[in-house]
Amino acid sequence: MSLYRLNVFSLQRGLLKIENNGMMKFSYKKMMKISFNYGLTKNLNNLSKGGVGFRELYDANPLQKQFSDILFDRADEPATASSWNTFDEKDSLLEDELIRGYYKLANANKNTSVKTVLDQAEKDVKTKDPRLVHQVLMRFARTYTDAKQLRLRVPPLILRAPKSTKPKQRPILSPGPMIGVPGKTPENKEDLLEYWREDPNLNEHHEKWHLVYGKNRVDDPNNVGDEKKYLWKDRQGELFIYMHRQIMARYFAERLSVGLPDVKTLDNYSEEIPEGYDASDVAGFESRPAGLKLRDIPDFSTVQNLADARDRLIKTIDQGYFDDVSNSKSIKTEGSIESLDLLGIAIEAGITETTYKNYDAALWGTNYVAFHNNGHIMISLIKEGQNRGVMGDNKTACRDPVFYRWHRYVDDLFVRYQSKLPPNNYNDVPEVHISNQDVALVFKDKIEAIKELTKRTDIEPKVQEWGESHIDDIFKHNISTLETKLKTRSLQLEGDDQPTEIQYLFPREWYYFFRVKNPTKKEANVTFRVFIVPTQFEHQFNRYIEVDKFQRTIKANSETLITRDCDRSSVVSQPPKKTPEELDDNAAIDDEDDTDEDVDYSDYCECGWPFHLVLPRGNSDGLPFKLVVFLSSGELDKIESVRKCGSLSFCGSQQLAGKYPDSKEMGYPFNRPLTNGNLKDTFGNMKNAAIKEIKVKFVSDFPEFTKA
Ligand SMILES: [Cu+2]
Repeated sequence: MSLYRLNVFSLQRGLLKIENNGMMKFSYKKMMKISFNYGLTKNLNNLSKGGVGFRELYDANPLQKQFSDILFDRADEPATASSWNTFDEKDSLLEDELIRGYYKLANANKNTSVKTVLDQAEKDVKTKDPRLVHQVLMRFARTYTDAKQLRLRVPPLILRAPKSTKPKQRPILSPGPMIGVPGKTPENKEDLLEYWREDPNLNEHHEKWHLVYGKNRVDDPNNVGDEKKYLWKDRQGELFIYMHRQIMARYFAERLSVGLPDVKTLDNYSEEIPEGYDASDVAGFESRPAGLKLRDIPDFSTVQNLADARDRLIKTIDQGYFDDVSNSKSIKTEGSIESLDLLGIAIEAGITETTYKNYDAALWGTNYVAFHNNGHIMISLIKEGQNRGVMGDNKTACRDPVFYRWHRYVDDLFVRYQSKLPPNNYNDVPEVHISNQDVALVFKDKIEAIKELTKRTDIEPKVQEWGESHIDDIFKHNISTLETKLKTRSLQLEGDDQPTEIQYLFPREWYYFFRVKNPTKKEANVTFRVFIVPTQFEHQFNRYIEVDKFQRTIKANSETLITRDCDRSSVVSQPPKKTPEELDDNAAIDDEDDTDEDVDYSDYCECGWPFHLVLPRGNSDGLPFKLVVFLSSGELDKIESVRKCGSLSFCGSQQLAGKYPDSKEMGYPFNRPLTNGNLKDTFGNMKNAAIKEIKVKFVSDFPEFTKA
């Protein structure tokens, strides 16, 4: 640790002591001011923007320590069938009640707001259900202004609940086509995807999304309990569908990569589920034995109720309006973003009277029950006499293969709806041109000009310069094969004798180069929308994987070379985590550009897809994919161009009730079936779209650009 760092920490400790005496509030902004006199601004700025790892903050900041310790307390404790459950409507009311209590407590103790709530939570976690207290405390830290200013960090999932997060400790099967190879095919073929389903960062992404976007309605911390002042998460229902659709699209591609058959939808509730899930290594959760059927759960719900909910959703989609509100224009299912959103809400968590009111419905009918949530609960309690399985918790659900069978059904419902809607009308696309030959990919390690560089602010202009001076070469000799490999990292967890081995997929980093022509006399603001799809699935619009979305300006009457780093991806949690240390810690926010933009650090920043899984694995022959680039009008789309933390596409707005940063439907232009189910028929004749054939190859090794 450098002397500067030590100085920063002693300064911070001093301030905290003052705060604890109740004389002064601890805030980074105040620290910045004070530190100026000590000539420490730059270092402190790094600290405040997150340039320090979680463990260091934990040791240096007593409030961070107290906050973390509450989240550590009882985190791996076994769940019983009746433990607090995020999927349960009744439990969700308990959550609302507790967070209102914390907001009120904080509001009543303005000078020591966070400390007072932490002291209360410290007691609560011992006496109440720890799951409930953890959930509420994490939400409090993200939503309450004083807490946000403290930039308290939720400890990484692997440290918070290590025993229910660490992947199974058994060797992952070797590369190559694995199905049917003697000695290489596991007893349970589904195990082939353990490296993906059990990835701690993937599970944390899912957990964090549900924390940040879990509810469509939240309390305003300043107007607690006032029904008229509820805040509504913009397009939460639509994003629920889209975020899970993207997990599914990636899972479909991953299965294809290892040679597994497609995901079978879970629509027949009287059929046995042949593939089980062994949770003997997952602390706190029960295994789900193979060959069980859904059953009625006493005091909760019945299989018939689930089937009724399913049939009612189908009826709603097919008839074109929500039940009992056929007179209300606002919630007909006619394809407005509002109706997409409402259908997403109905599928995920059900529609209640408050939601109807928000949508200004003229008439409120009967509740839609929480179809998706109830499915999670019923699957997690599938074995009579057993406690909860991993499907009953957002931080573990993605580990079980049945998660994807359930979510395939959820997504198919939305596909059914989107297939009924009028096709996109592309009258509003900008007059800029990109052809199939104008898309190139270059591995970063092949770009000599940036070999010795490590800072993004140094690399980006160099790549642009290099690209412009090699433009003909790039488009003539560019690669069409991307690469992935498996890596292993080792992590010593507290209380374990052996270090935990985590095997994880990693991509060979690359740069995109796009050559875009603007033949008009006006400068054009353009949104680049980049997707990949396994060629085998290219006719299915819901299987396109978003890999990037960003805006650039194209000068009038020009041909412009656009460069883009793969790690800036709109789906990836920014800043990207790459080294083993980063993967098991919170992300450090880039502080290289000196903008004044204030980032409210919170677990919001940890929301987003993990960078290391940005590509599906592919196979050793090179799995064929199509890469599609679609240019839309930046003036109309209104997306953000720079995102310092979180993910543009999955985490929405940092403000509780802020607008989702894209005015197009999520997934656009893959939000509707393709013309004749054919990619070429849909975009082949459009001057603002390009299709490039690529392969994703799984290899044993490649040179890495980012040095650990
Ligand atoms: Cu989910």
